[in-house]
Amino acid sequence: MTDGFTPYPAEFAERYRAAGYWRGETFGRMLRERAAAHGERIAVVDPGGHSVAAGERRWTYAELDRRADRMAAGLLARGIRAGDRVVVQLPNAAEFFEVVFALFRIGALPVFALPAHRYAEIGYFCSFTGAAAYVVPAVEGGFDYRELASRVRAESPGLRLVLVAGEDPGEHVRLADVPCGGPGASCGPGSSRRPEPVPGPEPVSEPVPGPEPEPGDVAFLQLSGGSTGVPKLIPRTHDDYIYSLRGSVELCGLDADSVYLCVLPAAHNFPLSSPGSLGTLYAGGRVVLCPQPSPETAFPLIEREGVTVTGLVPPLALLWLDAAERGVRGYESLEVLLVGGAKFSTEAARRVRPVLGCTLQQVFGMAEGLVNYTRLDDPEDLITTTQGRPISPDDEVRVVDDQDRDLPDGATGHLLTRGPYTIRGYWNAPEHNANSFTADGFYRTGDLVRRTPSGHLVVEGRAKDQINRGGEKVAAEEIENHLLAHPAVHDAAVVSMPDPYLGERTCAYLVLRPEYREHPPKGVELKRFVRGRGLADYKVPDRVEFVETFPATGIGKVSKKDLRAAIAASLNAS
Ligand code: AMP
Ligand code: DBH
Repeated sequence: MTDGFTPYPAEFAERYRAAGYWRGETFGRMLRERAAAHGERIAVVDPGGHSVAAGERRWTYAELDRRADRMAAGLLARGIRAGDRVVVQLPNAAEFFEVVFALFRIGALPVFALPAHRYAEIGYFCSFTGAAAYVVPAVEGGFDYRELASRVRAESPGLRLVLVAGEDPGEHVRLADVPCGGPGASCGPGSSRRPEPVPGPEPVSEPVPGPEPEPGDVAFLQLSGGSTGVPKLIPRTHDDYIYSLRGSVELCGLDADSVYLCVLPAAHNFPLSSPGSLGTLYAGGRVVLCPQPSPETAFPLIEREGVTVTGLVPPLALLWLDAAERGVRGYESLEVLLVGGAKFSTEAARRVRPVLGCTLQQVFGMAEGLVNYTRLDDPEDLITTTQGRPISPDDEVRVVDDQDRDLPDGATGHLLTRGPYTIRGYWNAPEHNANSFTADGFYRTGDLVRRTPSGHLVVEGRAKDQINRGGEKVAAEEIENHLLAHPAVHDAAVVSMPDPYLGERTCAYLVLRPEYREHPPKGVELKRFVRGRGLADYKVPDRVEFVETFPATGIGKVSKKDLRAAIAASLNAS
């Protein structure tokens, strides 16, 4: 299964194996081994309170393993095969793990969509990947995913199956009707193998037909925040991702007694792997799913479940700090708070230990690979002022100038990286790969960093055309394209503007067509227009400004630097 995948060159793969980074593990076998070693321990706690299930579920490792097998058998019976792509868009519900481990076992590739994605994103993922199936909740957060699925399905000829987690699947198939092979269950329609219900005690596991995925195979497609017109997909292998989990588990101090609270959307790379829910399962610990990130929901859950570690983006960390200072309690069992996804200010970082009584661990990672952590025993000064250093001794990090020449420590430049868990290319994107990777395989992160003598990285800015809205990445070009579809818009430039809470928000500068200049459309109308094109809400511009022309750079390109300065100055003045 190497379609669209840029393999690691053989000499690197050999080196990573020889160094013991790639150990030939797969996700399917990892879960099987944990279930064999401590099957009766709790793997996943889902408190319910979402549309997938109202009540609480507590699944042991044995149960998760069994469920993954039955789900895998049911998916096979419905025609899902090794190599098929399956877009998974679920809230933080236990079924997320049941589905993704089933897909891992079959060798089908989950495509990790976020709950916020809408028609524009999902339609693209389904058509670009030629997805065979799409997994959704029924109605969540007031949005009907079944309708979205119907619309996408009508336009994606390859999409054969829509699975709905929850009670009312509409015209689609109930996810709960898919599992088969266990007692009392039968395989769904279209099944070529329809096993009779087996009487007697439950089998420990059901065999999954077909060749098992290989450790070097692509396990799933993760999403890039991106900086281009359409999102790029990131193929990660079992071997490389599991190495990043093992490294993260060690650096974050996780073991079988750790309890990880999954606050951010489970499919995002940070809560999935840094160390995240998959790292926690790798360590044999317990994952507690948080249906909502507010302190009012999270703190009581932390208290009840004895949560020891969690990960937050900076705006949420600020919210939690403020709540704790107001006297909201329940967080006391927390030992480690990871903060990442966007730059955490030193000022806020310094509050973590005195206010929450736990160790802050900054994490600067990317779905493409490289993850940096401050170490738990780093001096407080490094913990609060840096974004950490790489997981692996074999993570190669270069800080370079505009001509790719290496810069000395302390100088700010472009971060390039290559290593045992960083991709060598986006999935099926040869043109992008030529820009995003150097000839010798370094990934151009688009981040501007400086390196301290201790080897820690400090994120100083960004060269990529992206807005980091409190950890949610917005590719300027993608939004500009949607704005350009409006009849009044002649040209569009989307830039970041400073925001005390999110760090950055988006501002769309627009040049109108002459016939619209006298009676320009209202800002809200343009926002509504963009939203109406079926875009995730966080990508709708926060502010719209009209100008007659854009400032230009020396060679005549739109100067986004000047636009950013202009909006920052006008915010300052008001
Ligand atoms: P993505 O490529 O979508 O996975 O997003 C990864 C990007 O998020 C990085 O390249 C950085 O731009 C940003 N990022 C992640 N963590 C941090 C952090 N701790 N500080 C600053 N930026 C971060
Ligand atoms: O922002 C990210 O993508 C990110 C942040 C922290 C990430 O992918 C990660 C840790 O693994």
